[in-house]
Amino acid sequence: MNIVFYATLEQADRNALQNASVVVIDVLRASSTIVAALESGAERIIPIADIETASRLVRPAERDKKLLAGERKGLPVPGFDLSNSPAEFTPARVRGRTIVLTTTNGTRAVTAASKAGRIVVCSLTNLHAAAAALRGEPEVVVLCCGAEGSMAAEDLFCGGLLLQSLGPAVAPESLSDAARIAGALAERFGGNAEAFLRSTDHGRRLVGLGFEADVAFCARVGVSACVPTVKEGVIVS
Ligand code: 3SL
Repeated sequence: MNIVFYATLEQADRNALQNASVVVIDVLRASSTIVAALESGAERIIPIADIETASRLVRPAERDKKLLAGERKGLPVPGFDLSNSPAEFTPARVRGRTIVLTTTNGTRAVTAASKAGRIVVCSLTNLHAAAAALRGEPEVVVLCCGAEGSMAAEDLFCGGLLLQSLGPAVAPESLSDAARIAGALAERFGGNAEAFLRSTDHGRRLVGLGFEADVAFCARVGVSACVPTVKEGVIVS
């Protein structure tokens, strides 16, 4: 398996995403939220890049079966039903419902990869299930979302753990510097994902905003068998 590894969404060559098998990683927190929502029985998630479009997609009369969710600067969006805290997406809130989700980086990455042949959403929580779903692919594009153009260490870390989980199937000669740095992070810090997430820029920012529990939630490796994929612009399990 050849690996094309992007450390940020901005680095990604849009042509390379076309028809490829793309894994989207935004550990804090969009990927983890998507996995949690589908695991809790949400019917589908519509990823939207901006708040205005998301708000237009949910008419007041539909609010019992369609929920608006997301964040800006990590904080809940006024008037939305849910934020981007994965633990909010409980079965009681989301089962059988459609979620219209807009986040700063994660949903932008999913929409940017819309011409891919296959899109898998990966977080630490569904790491092994995502790896299992990718086995047998001749080439995988790992798209770490990063944060508004900067690298996010937690996304690289998760990408490195994903490569570890894919094991000997990965062609070592296909690994770029970014992929090898990701592998080194996984090797060095894989034994304590929560401590690592808490030490990252974004982890510290979330803790500062009062979302310490979210960081712990997102650090649970391999607890979910859910593999979110994107079909015609909609994320389903
Ligand atoms: O950028 C994103 O997609 C979010 O996951 C960022 S945050 O964790 O909600 O701040």
